[in-house]
Amino acid sequence: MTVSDPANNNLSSSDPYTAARLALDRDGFVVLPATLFPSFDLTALRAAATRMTAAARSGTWPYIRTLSKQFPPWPQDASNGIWGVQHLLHPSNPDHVLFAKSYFDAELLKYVAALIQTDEADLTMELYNMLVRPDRDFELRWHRDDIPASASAEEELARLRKPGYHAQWNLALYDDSSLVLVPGSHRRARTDKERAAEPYEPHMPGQITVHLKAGQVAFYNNNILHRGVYDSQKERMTLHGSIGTVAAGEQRARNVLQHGVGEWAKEDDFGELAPDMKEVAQKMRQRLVDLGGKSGDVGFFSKDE
Ligand SMILES: O=C(O)CCC(=O)C(=O)O
Repeated sequence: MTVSDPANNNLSSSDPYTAARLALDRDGFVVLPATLFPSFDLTALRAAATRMTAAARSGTWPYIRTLSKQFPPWPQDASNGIWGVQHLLHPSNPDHVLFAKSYFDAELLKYVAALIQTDEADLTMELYNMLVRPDRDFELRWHRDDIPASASAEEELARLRKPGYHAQWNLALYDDSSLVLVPGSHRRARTDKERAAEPYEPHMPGQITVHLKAGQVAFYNNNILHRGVYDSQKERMTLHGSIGTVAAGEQRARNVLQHGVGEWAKEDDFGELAPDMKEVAQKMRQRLVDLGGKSGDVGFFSKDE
């Protein structure tokens, strides 16, 4: 079977897992069709996402991404508006089991393991957040998630050549065209034009917008040159997840633990999941707890931005 999709189709091989990995390695992103994930219950997920977003906007749910800050830590004050809801798997979220079913979905985990070329037994729980319509139009500057803009070309290349040790994805609950990226830029240092570009340059050479239909999943390399461009008039509820592997070191630990997940992960026993999924979830959660134990205080990528 060849996996195909009208938007951003970049899949070529006949084995869907290999096709996805090749596309991700080559282009830095890959869009997977909703038909691959029949167990995602979009209606139930939308209802839960709507409840969470309402709680976040009203200040009841304290884990939020606030305007106009791009990177963690975010203040727990929703009065200037939000663009994200954090910690969908937190045990105090009444809908955390429903979100957990999509995060630990067996087919999704197979893709993750194939994309990062690791054994499923080594997968590590990381982040599950949601990106939402901001309360006013808002944009993120061009960035790589874990390489500062101040890095030299040599520093960029040295980091980009190291394995990422995780997979990151956007699962759109509504059609979503917010993610803009430069295909292939995860394999090279920035060009002179990219370096000199304005932080919010609207027309970066070679940029594309990733168009997701509801139910589609875009995996992308988080060190690809990318940004978010958000329309406050268009509903957005996009589940934003990442899963890692035990091979990851302190660098990845900072990227994950700076979001505060280490503080509550131990409390979540995923007791309400079906037995097979519960076992997988508990083991993945334990690997995250172990990573936190080894890493100590990891600090933030870019505390003041
Ligand atoms: O909104 C998006 O899909 C991209 C978010 C992003 O770039 C980030 O969180 O660093």
